[in-house]
Amino acid sequence: MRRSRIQSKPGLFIDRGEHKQSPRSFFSNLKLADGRVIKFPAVMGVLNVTPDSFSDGGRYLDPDHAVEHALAMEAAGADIVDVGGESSRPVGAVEISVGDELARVTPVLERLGKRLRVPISIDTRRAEVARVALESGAAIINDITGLEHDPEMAPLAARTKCAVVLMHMRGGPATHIAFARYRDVVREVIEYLDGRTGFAIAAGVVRSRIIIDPGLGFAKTAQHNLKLLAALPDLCALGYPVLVGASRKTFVARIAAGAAGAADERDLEFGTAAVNALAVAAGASIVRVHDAGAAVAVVRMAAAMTGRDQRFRRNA
Ligand code: PMM
Repeated sequence: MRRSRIQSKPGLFIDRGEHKQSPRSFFSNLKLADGRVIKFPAVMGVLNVTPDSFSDGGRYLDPDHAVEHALAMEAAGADIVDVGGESSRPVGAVEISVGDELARVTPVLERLGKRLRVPISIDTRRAEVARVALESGAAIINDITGLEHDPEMAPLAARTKCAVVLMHMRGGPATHIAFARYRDVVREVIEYLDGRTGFAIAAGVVRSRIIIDPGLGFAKTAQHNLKLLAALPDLCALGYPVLVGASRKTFVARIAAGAAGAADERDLEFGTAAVNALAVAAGASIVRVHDAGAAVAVVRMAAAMTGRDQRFRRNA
């Protein structure tokens, strides 16, 4: 293979030959314990059952409304629905009890279990919430603490053979923004995820069902997020499907709005779409989004252009 060497800074060479991945080296799917298959690149639609989440807080507190939204995301082509009952907004997130979290998510999970065909993931750091969700039919634990917060989480994931998203963050859901300090954010996030995947496997979590996530916006400034997005091929090189959650986050709003200041709906949607398209091109397997319909079109197009959609391979 011919290798091109690009000089990014004086004296620093990036060997493109090592980083370039062929479409064949990307993960094509993930098989769940119940036999269902999530085809990649996939769209994870967000269903926040919280009064205070950053972009959609309060909209789906009513369980019937939440179920309607989940079904609409599935109809729009979402591959996974991610149900969360605890907000992690950068400023002002309120810590809630396990009981409160369960009271929010249980009625939604019970209703969804019977009606949703696509897999449900439960966005929680608490094993008791994850256990109830898995019993109601959820197939994925999305733990923003990388299985660190609750010692019962890894054994639960191992026992149930569910899929697990391991995300990087520092501090807690309400305090992470104070911890956005790194010498080398890319190296530190990769080392952390490498360690957490090792921990999960040692605890008995099924290796082929582990997904990793750099945790955009969690203890990260806009610059940190941009560096991590630029380093997606290096994250992919860890050997696990990578999830990217940029949807409507503050750094997207700030960058997309430019000098104008306040971001409007279009800035948020198009800014999110740009991240998702480039993330898929760089190897991400899942994008986590609020507007599933928009993301499905973006992901389909990006997958076709980069040869990740079998039907549109150039030499097919
Ligand atoms: N972001 C939020 C919540 N959960 N889970 C994963 N795996 N990755 C993320 O980036 C992520 C997450 C916060 O965003 P929201 O409040 O808009 O849902």
